[in-house]
Amino acid sequence: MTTLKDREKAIIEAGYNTFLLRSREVYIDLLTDSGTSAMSDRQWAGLMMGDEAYAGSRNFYHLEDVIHKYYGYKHLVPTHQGRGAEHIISQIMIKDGDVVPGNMYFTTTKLHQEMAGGKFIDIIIDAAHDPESLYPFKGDVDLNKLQNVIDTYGAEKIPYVSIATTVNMAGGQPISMKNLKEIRELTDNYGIKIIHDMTRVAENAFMIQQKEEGYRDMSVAEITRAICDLTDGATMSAKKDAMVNIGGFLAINDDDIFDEARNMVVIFEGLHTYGGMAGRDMEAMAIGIVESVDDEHMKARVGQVHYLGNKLHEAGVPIVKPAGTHGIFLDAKKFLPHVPQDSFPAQTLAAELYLDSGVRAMERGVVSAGRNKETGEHNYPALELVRLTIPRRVYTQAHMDVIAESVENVFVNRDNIKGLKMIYEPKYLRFFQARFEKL
Ligand code: P70
Repeated sequence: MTTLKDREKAIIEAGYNTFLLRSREVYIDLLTDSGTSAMSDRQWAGLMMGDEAYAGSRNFYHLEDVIHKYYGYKHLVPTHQGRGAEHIISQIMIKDGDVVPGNMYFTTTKLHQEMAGGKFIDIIIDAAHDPESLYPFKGDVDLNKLQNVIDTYGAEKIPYVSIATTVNMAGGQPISMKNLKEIRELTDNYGIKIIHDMTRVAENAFMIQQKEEGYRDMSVAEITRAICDLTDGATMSAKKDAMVNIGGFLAINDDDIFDEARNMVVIFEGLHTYGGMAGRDMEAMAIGIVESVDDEHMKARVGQVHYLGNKLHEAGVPIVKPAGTHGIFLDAKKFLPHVPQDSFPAQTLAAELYLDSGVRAMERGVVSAGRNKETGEHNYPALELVRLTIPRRVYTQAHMDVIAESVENVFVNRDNIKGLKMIYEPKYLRFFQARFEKL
């Protein structure tokens, strides 16, 4: 625990950017659920079974078997984490002038698509941009928007449709099976592939089980597999669902794309049977994937997130509704209506929450959205959010109570909060390293 005086010093040194705090300065760390979950006894035991042969590690073949069984994809290319896989698939599939439609952007995914010469086009339903909409599947694609992109640019300009399960930037919102089936039908008519960002696929499957008609009797594992079967390949950050500290992969059904990816991975990540991971990391991941699709685990994991969401909702704090799966997202526009978006309300709110209690959250608003590639202006997203991200199997319900109390405390004192000014801005993914000063 820290004192207010400690925290005042720390946040100034961090330039009001929670990414720049040291973890020892943090009491409850809700920056991310990425690589921060607790590994199980079995995963830790798996670390001891690491086969650190340079080539052909037995852990790689175990991982490959698990991915075949639970996700169904034909080929596996291991990478050090999700963005390693995004880099490879973007470079292989996207050409200059292509467009990539997707269910809302994700920061690293979009940047890799742009660096490969593509332009990302958001085709998510309008409800996803509205924090108050109670539609249960705000990760759904608007099929008219997709059809429009196809009609405007032509199918040959669309290397793939980029589908995330769940949609992080929308508040961890799931996509429905019905919608995914419709996307498959439409893309099949034009021979367009679907590449799946499956970072939180098991959480998405759980929401389908709970909320979509006809899936109550299917297990999370069965629904997860059914989702993957509707797509042609996937990028995975195993640091989330699969509960490892580091790791990821690209999975693909097409033999030619696999061939290219396997060739490329040796340039950027490592040999095609480890891709930047140690053997032990692959073992822990293989075990974590099996644990991630356990129904009871998912019930506890998402249940804890919803416990926090209900508390905040009952206290009248503006949050994205309905609650998603990996965290609760505060609506900074409604929380701090007097702070204009170019004074970074979400960045401000994350800093204030840290000052109040040492709880570290993450900005997901105008800072994360970066600048328009052509005009150089800030992108002003409809959603200006602070993410309270819950690591898996780490915190107790009592921690959730402390978090809720602190958010409520900041909410009561919100009128005294002023915005920020950016004083240092990196060129890429600026939210990680940008620095601010109080206005
Ligand atoms: C987070 C993390 C990572 C992520 C993701 C989705 C839906 C791909 C990735 C990349 C870490 C993060 C990343 C960028 C900005 C802030 C935080 N999300 N797709 O906290 O995977 O990190 O393994 O390269 O959520 O949400 P990786």
